[in-house]
Parts: sequence; structure tokens; C-alpha cells
Amino acid sequence: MKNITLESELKIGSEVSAALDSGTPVIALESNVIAHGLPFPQNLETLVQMENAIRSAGAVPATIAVLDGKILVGLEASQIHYFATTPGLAKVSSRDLPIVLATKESAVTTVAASLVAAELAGIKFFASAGLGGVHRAAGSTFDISSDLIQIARSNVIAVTAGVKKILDIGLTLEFLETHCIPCVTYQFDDFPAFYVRSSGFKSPCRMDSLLEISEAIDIHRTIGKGGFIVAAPIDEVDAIDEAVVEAAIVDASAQATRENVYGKGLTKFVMRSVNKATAGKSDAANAAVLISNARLAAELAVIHSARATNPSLTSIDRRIT
Ligand code: PSU
Ligand code: MN
Repeated sequence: MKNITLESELKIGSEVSAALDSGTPVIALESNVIAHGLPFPQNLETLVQMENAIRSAGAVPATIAVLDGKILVGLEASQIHYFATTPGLAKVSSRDLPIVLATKESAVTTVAASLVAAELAGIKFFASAGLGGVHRAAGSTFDISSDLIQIARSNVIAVTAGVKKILDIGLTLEFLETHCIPCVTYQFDDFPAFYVRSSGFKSPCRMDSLLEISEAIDIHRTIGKGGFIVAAPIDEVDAIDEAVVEAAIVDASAQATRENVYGKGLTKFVMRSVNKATAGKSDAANAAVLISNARLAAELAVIHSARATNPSLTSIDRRIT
């Protein structure tokens, strides 16, 4: 029997490891959205742009995946290429991780599994397009993404464009409140809905300054537990028409029910079908929010780490905003 340690299961890439040692902010990224959320080559191009946006803002990207039974934190270019081009890679969420590690498989990680890996590696910030949430029809299917449970457990800040519009956003917001997960929107009154700027639901709390968000994060770390959601809407130019996308989602969800698609495969099925119905607009929007969230997460992480060494930054910011 091999000796199982954290070091035997988790491999941190050299750039990420150096950044963590030197205190350079690191942003964790998931791989499921790359392997299953977008087609090749758009997926590869998007991940490269996300990593570039993070570097330009002064942080280091750490894309997470599972290769031959090891969790990788910080993929190299050849590994990114492998995960973006290999068909049929398993989608793993938190509960699947011990199984794919034991069976030595390669797999891509959801938000939930990536949060687990990020926390184990000591990474404080994570970015993606949208968290999983409470699915429409969850009242009868009980389909609630484990992304929500995991964000409640992991001490990681998740920067996203809210949750996918294919979900029941009202119920998702209730779930976040029930599970005591702080949730703020950045410079926007409503909770965003991924492809479109507003979900039609008010944000639990709007904050306009990254310094102030950074302070709230530290206070949460001091008096609370678990994750923290920062939601920012898609840029106006990238947003798609609400009525068009909503009609496509209703059709896709009905088709999924007819074809008995449920569980792990449902998110991908609905997203692929919405993309077809919107003639590629939803994938373009997905790519755009992935990049803008990666950038925002890096900006927040850089400010957060600057505050740690220079507490007077707070008062400067308060004068500006
Ligand atoms: N958001 C996207 N595209 C995606 C997903 C979310 O814009 O592909 C993926 C993420 O990997 C997320 C997962 O963690 O869907 C949630 O799946 P489920 O609802 O099955 O938990
Ligand atoms: Mn599910």
C-alpha cells in the first residue's frame, strides 16, 4: 500500500509554487468549463486569454485538473493543450476526487473540485464564468450543484458573473443565504446572470470598491468561515438579448426532460443547446465573462495583498470613491 499524503496527491506547478512562496497573488481556475463548457479551439484560446489577463494584472494563474490520478494546480502549456483537446474527459466534482485519484484517471474539475484543490494548495482566489446552482425543476429533481455546498465549506473567494441563467436564480440566492455564504456584487445593483447583466433579482449587497470588498473578505476570515462570492456582470458589449436566451433555455430544458438527460450531463446539454439556438452567441458570452472575471479576480487579489502590507490604502480608497 502506498503512503498517502497531501504531497502524493497534489502537484503544484513550479510557477504557482514560486508565487505562493513569494506572496504573489494566485488565481485558481477550473478546467471543466474549458473541456466541456466551450468547444475547441475557442476553449484553448479563452483559457490562454484568461491566464494572460491574470498575469497582466500582476497575479499568477493556476488552472486545476486531474492528470493520471494526481491533482495538478497550475497547468503547463502542453497540459493545457491536452485538457482542451482530449474528448471524453470525466467531469469531477468534489465527491469524485478521491475516486479518480485512486483509479489514476485524468479528469477535469468543476468549480467545486477546483475550490477543494485551491484551498489545499493555499490559493485564496478563484475565478470562473458562473457557479453551478439550484437547477430549474429542483423541486422535483433535487438537482442542486455541489458548487454551492463547496463554496460554503472552502476558504476561497470566488469571482464569477453570478450563476448561469439556465438555473433557478431566485432559489440559488435563497440557498446561498441559507448556507451563510457572503455574496456581493461589484458595481452593480442586481445579481448578474452570466449571459445577461441582470438576473432580475436584487443583489444581496452591492460594493463599489475592491478595497472595501477586500476588507470584507478579511473580516469574514476573522469572524466567519468558508467561501465568499464576488459577482460582476458581463460587460455590456458582450451581453446577449434576455428574451432570446430565455426562450432557448426553456426549449433546451424541455428537450433535456424529453430525452431523460439529468444529473452530471444536464449543464453541458443545456449549454450546448442554448449555444446552437443563439448561433454561437452564448459561447462568445461565456468566453467573455471567463476573461473579465479572471481579470477582476486578479485585480482584487493584488489589492488584497497590497492591503496586507500597507493598511493605509484603505483611507486613500475611501477618499477616491
Ligand atoms: N458555468 C459555465 N460553464 C460551465 C460550468 C459552469 O459557464 O461549464 C460548469 C462548471 O464547471 C460548474 C459546473 O462547476 O458546470 C456545475 O455543474 P453541475 O451543475 O452539474 O454541478
Ligand atoms: Mn447536478
